[in-house]
Amino acid sequence: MIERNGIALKHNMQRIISEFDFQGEMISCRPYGNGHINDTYIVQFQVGNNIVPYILQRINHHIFQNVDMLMENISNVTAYLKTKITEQGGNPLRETLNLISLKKGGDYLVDEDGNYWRSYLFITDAICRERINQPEDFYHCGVAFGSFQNLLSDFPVSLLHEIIPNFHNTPSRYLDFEQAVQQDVMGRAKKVKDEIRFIRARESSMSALTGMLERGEIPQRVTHNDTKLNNCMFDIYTGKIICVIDLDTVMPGIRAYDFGDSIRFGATTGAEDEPDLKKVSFSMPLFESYTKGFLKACGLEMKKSEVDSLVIGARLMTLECGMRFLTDYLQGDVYFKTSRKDHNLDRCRTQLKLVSDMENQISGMYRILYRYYSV
Ligand code: ADP
Ligand code: GN1
Ligand code: MG
Repeated sequence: MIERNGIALKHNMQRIISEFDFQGEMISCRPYGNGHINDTYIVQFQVGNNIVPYILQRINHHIFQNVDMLMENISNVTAYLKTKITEQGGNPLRETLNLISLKKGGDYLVDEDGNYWRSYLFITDAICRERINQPEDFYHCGVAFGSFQNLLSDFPVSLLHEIIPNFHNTPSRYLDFEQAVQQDVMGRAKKVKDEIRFIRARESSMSALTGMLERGEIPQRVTHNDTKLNNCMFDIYTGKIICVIDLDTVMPGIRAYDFGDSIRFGATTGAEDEPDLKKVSFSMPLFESYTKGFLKACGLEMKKSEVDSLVIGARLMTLECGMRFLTDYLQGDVYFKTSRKDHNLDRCRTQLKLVSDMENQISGMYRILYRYYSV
């Protein structure tokens, strides 16, 4: 039965589901997960005495404007990962995403309303976490994203399309932000003068990573680019991460993007959208756990400049994300999904609070980094 609440009713789900090569009798379909971008559903099928779940996603084609290229990236990257995982004795059905084909062939559907749909095997006996319960969990997160980069270190970069140009180009994000402030289409700029001032005061640091890349001080690599805690899945039996998911933004990038984006979301005492800033502070113990795992797993053949770029990335990815949330707030909440008034503003404020905490503890962050780099 299709649930009668939520966004499921907006689409002809039965018809969409019938196009995919699922086995068995469909018994339910409901919205699922907490992503900010795509519409995600869990669809369950009765196959004999078993219930088999799948993930079905409506791809946000306003954000991902070339779905064909997006799907080609995912198909190439997951095929490559499957070979690597199999060679290493792992289970490719659980340790990476597996696309479900359409009955007529192909791995995504365009429906009559111009919406794009894809489906994945549901990774069972695993959970997504929105918050870190214990530092050990964040260590595993570091291992997972470090290993992800390591597994893809020989992936032919020329095969990858740049899905969202300038995705982590912080100076370009700053220009978008300034334009949103100037245009102020919602008349909200007056309410966020302090946040605007905070970001403008940091303009000169926006090019720290792009500058290092342009000067050849750090190498380009295949990176995930959206390394939030809830983009990986913890095995419920081992407590380790079994799979890195949300591969929409796998693109050429730098190591610091992945390291930094994980830190901004996970090394904190509060949620990304916590409205009470007293509950939000940068957590050095969590920073240490992630750093230890990431450096252990990503391979240590890094020049000093690349190691240093990780701490720069932690601060800069946090600042960039805060700036993106504020840009969206100023533009009327058109990019990130929101579920309450001022949601993007709350998100922006947590990120800026973390930036300010990190700036007070930068030398401690370097000390921790070098503790694990020198091992
Ligand atoms: P978004 O781009 O909107 O963040 P995601 O691809 O991250 O979308 O999916 C949203 C959520 O759906 C994830 O955080 C996770 O909880 C769940 N999810 C996605 N893919 C799978 C999968 N293959 N198996 C189980 N859960 C999944
Ligand atoms: C989005 O898709 P999701 O929810 O995993 C966003 C990231 C942001 C993040 C902030 C394609 O990630 O860049 O860092 O929200 N993804 C895209 O929580 O813009
Ligand atoms: Mg996601």
